[in-house]
Amino acid sequence: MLRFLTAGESHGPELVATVEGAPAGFEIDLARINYDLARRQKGYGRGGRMAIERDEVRVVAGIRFGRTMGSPVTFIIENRDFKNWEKRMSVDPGDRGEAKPVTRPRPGHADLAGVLKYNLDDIRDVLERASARETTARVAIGSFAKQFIDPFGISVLGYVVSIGGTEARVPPEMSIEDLRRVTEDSQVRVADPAAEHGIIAAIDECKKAGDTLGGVVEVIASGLPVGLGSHVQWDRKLDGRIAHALMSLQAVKGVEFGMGFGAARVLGSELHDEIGYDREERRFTRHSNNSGGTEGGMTTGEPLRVRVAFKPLSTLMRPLRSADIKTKAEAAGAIERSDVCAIPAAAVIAENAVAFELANAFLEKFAGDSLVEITRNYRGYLEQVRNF
Ligand code: EPS
Repeated sequence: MLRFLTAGESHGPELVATVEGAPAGFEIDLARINYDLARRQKGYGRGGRMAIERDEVRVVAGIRFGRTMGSPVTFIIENRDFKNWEKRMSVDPGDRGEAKPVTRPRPGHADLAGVLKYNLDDIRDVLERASARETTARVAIGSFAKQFIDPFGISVLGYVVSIGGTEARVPPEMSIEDLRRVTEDSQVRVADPAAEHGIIAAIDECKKAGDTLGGVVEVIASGLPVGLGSHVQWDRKLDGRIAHALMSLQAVKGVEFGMGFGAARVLGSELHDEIGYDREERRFTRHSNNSGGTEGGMTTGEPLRVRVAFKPLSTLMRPLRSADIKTKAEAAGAIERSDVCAIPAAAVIAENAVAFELANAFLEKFAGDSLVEITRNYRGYLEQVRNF
């Protein structure tokens, strides 16, 4: 089983991520992890912070000569901005006077519930960890995990399907590799140039108004064998685990698989994916994929398709009404540097969160301590399914 923990404040010196349970013998290309980190930094609508950072992993444990050894892997990602925050984020109690406490909670952020729960008098003690800066560590972990499933032909991709009210069409006939190329070239990670214009204009308008925009991203994964996850116990259901991973991302308000909420509005006969059999390939087939690639908490062998709704960021340049935590007087929510729209980045984050869960389920199914053992188990299972 793979598991991970992250640590680090948004303006602290570093972000840290440790992954436990990685088997031995997998080649890890750090350039690919750094490439995903760079993808997370991009996107029209991002704020000033991304001009300061150049996110890259430094490995301090678990990889030797480009390969995993079976031991825990620890990544460190530097916050370049820390040099501007050294006194305000200092560990030393003598520096307390250097930072003016943040006392006006932003509606929508973790600010208010966080200070009440942890009995803190400076909202900064909450916002630093609640910040979506933490997703840098999660992208590093997901991107690392991708390199466990990549040798088995599993591809994972996240892209944007709507920002604000503007829907971006996804050409149904497009392959995952074409989608990857097209969305990578888009400033807002969409596959629809007409919608891209509208979205960029909406982000510009929103910025002028001091407001923020949310959106929906889609993650698809191809090459999955049938039977990852399990129906036998609640916490082994793969869709449940993916939903948990996605709901735990900052600003996420909804997750749906396949037809999702739409499935509640159609007849069973219109929804369920009819089954066929390809005698030549010796495999069961589906006439549609409304399920989004899972049934009974297990992969069906069809592509996984999951959508994630992100709310607009809660730091508004024209702040909403709030109440000061010290004086209790009405006051506008605090203004922190932020993004107008982070949905293109959210697509990369969701992609890597899903990749981690898929890698975890894959390693669970084909359990082994090394690439050789896992490959043997994987091939044996495919043979078993073909001979069924
Ligand atoms: C983020 C870095 C942060 C924010 C953003 C995500 O940088 P800073 O606070 O220094 O501008 O831009 O976090 C939030 C939007 C938030 O509400 O916390 C990043 O690296 O993605």
